[in-house]
Amino acid sequence: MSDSDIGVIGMAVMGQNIALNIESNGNRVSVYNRTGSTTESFYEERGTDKQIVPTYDLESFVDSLERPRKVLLMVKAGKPVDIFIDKLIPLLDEGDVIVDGGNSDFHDTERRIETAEDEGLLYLGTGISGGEYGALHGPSIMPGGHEEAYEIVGPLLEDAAAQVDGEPCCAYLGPHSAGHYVKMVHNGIEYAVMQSIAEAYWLMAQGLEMDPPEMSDQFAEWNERVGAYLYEITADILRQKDDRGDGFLINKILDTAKQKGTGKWSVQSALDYGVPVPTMSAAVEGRFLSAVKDERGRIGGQYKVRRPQQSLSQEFLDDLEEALYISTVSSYAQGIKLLNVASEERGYDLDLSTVARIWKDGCIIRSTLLDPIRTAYDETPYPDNLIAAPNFQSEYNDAIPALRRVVQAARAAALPVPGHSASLDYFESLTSPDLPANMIQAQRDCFGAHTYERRDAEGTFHTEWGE
Ligand code: NBP
Repeated sequence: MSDSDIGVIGMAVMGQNIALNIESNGNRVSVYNRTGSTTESFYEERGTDKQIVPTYDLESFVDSLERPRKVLLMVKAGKPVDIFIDKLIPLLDEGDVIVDGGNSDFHDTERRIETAEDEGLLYLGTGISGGEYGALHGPSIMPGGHEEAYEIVGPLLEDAAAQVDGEPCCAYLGPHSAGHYVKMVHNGIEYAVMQSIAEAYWLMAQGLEMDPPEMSDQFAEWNERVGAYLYEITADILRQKDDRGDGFLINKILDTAKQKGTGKWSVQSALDYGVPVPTMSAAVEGRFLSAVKDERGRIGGQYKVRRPQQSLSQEFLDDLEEALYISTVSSYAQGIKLLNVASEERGYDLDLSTVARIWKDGCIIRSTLLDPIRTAYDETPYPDNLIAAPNFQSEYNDAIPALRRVVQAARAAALPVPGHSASLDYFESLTSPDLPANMIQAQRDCFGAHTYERRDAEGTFHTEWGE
């Protein structure tokens, strides 16, 4: 039997499907899982008629691979990745490649790249998006790390990725943790768009008292403009009947959102670089606020929240389309700005047009919006912000008045819209040559002698304020 082209460690949802995907392109794939019975049942159920080689100890797994060996880790992010790297190091040879395809924290990836380098190994930290379906049929793949490693494993990843107009949704993004950083920000954008969609749903359900199929139709119609996977699944979700009772499933699902961390990491990194990502932040905080359901019930009970019984008007729906559209664009704008700054700070040298291209299909934030976004970043110097890109100016001009009206109407109806509000404030602030930060500077100088700069003279100044 010939050696395997690649080995996949981790036979949960993602590992199984990516292994089958890679195999379907004519590759022999060795597989290994900590719990051997999972490997066995995977092989029995899905692998016997394929070039899948099940292995039950790491030595046999490594021995089964063609050199330079390519090992794809698809295990739970965090400690399991380190456990496997430690076990693989003594078994691998110089020039072999480890690819971590999980949702690893980019700081961990930086550390692991150094470890790999010390051991003469090559390493790629690779974001993979698209869930179970994408992993099998073509995900968006975001690799970063050793370029030499990409030369070895890149063709295989590119074949496995989603394809758009003959181009794979996979490209070498840059050194160090570039791949995992881009995947993290992808997820941050995902959080922000999901929050805005959830708010639009809530405004229709609560403000217009629309039923789920009506809202589904609305999302489906709006999706004709943005071709977004997240809009598409929202339309589908709103049609799903509850198979355990009457009515629609959406009304039976508890309103407490969980999170695994990548949205929070994006916001934390943005804070570190001083990059505002208010819609992303609002999305993470929105999930925190949703999680304290008991507390919300208790406090709401104390205040007997006075939600005006006023219904929102039908014209409101047209505004809502525009508002959701521009809040969605704003989510991408904030994520891409963060990537731009992080790229300079961390030496990734990201090509933002390429990032937009590989997000075009296979991933959760795929959308036809990525075409004009790609165009906006086709040439350097990049625009200051997507808001400033010539091909987005008329979009913002048209949609911002509607976003203002939607936020006002939601406020009047006492319905929280933190994502839309954040997108609006982001725009209002970025387009305001003057902001009240002069007051903040004066206060800082007043209580802490922190000094301030003047509009009318060079230098720094301090004033003995008051008496
Ligand atoms: P999980 O994230 O659920 O991880 C399960 C795998 O990790 C199994 O192979 C399990 O082995 C292994 N594992 C665990 Br848990 N603890 C371990 C330990 N201490 N030592 C060794 N192995 C251990 O799998 P997944 O959902 O397929 O995701 C894989 C990666 O891809 C993750 O990083 C995830 O964040 C990322 N990702 C997932 C999705 C998705 O839609 N699920 C999408 C995009 C990215 P066992 O069988 O022996 O317990």
